[in-house]
Amino acid sequence: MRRLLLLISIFTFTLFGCASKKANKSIALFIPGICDNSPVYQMLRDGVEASVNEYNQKNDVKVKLFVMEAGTNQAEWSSQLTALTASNEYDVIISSNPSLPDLVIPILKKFPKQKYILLDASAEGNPNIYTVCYNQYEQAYVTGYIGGLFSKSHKLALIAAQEYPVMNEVIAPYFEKGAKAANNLSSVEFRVVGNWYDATKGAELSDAVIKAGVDVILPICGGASQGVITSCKEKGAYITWFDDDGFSKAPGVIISSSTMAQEKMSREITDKYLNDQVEWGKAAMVGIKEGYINFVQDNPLYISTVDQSIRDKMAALIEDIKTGNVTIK
Ligand code: RBF
Repeated sequence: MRRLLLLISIFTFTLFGCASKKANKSIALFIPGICDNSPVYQMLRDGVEASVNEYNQKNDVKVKLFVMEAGTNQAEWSSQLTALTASNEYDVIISSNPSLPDLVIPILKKFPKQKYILLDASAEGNPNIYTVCYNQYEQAYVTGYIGGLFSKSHKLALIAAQEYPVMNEVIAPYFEKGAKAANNLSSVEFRVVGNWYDATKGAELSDAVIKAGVDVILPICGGASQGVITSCKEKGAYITWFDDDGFSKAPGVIISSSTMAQEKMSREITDKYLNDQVEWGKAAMVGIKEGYINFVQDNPLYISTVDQSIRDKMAALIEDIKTGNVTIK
């Protein structure tokens, strides 16, 4: 009798255990850095949270969301991700940046059940990973194009936080390509801060290139961009902004914003996950045509800062990319 009771209780526990595990989905959001001053991460967080909140309002069985800001010490990310995975608490781990596939693929060898959704990254064919990357060939090219049209000295600069394959092989070369297509006299200086937070270093690098004649700068350096903004304001140079709509950060100084729809994408992919619709193993790429890269043209600060003749050329370029008349990559 005792044995029978024990068997029944084990059976019931197993049944309930499985049922509750299945019904209560839990998500970990791993921010590889900090949200503050990094629009890609803030948009990621906003999108995932919006999806989970909406789901929880509509459903009795609630989804659990744990957000982990991993901080700026990249050497710790792998062990932090391993610990998150090993906890076995989360059905999926969502994150964003191009370095993540190389971090999670070795972890999967030990923990082959974990699922990962990685945005702003690319890895095809692994049944545990789904990736979406934005067409940064287009994003960088249109940014360079307006920089090339706008610059009076024909000297531009890209101030990057660090070097990484997408920076070296996509963003920097296509920013330069765009600038040269707009005006073949254009040249681009490349400078590296060394981290994603040092605004003082950002300002120093910016001051130095402006002194050498640069009048348009693209900062891709997280919190260090704040220093570039201060420098450009003081020295009368201009900024092409990347990732979100940055016009209000420095009216009259920011001449463009080439955005990625990371909030929309992260909301949509979390919705898909919660409805069991993720196409695991796939690597998507989305750009201007698909509506996930946008060159902001309707912000009044764009209209008041940039001459009509340049805005007309930009409108024509964006339209050509949309219709397929022009292919960047
Ligand atoms: N972008 C940010 O805005 N903030 C960051 O802290 C940040 N950290 C990154 C760390 C690594 C290792 C890599 C490869 C990229 C990082 N990015 C960061 C860049 C981001 O993925 C993207 O390339 C840029 O935001 C341009 O769209």
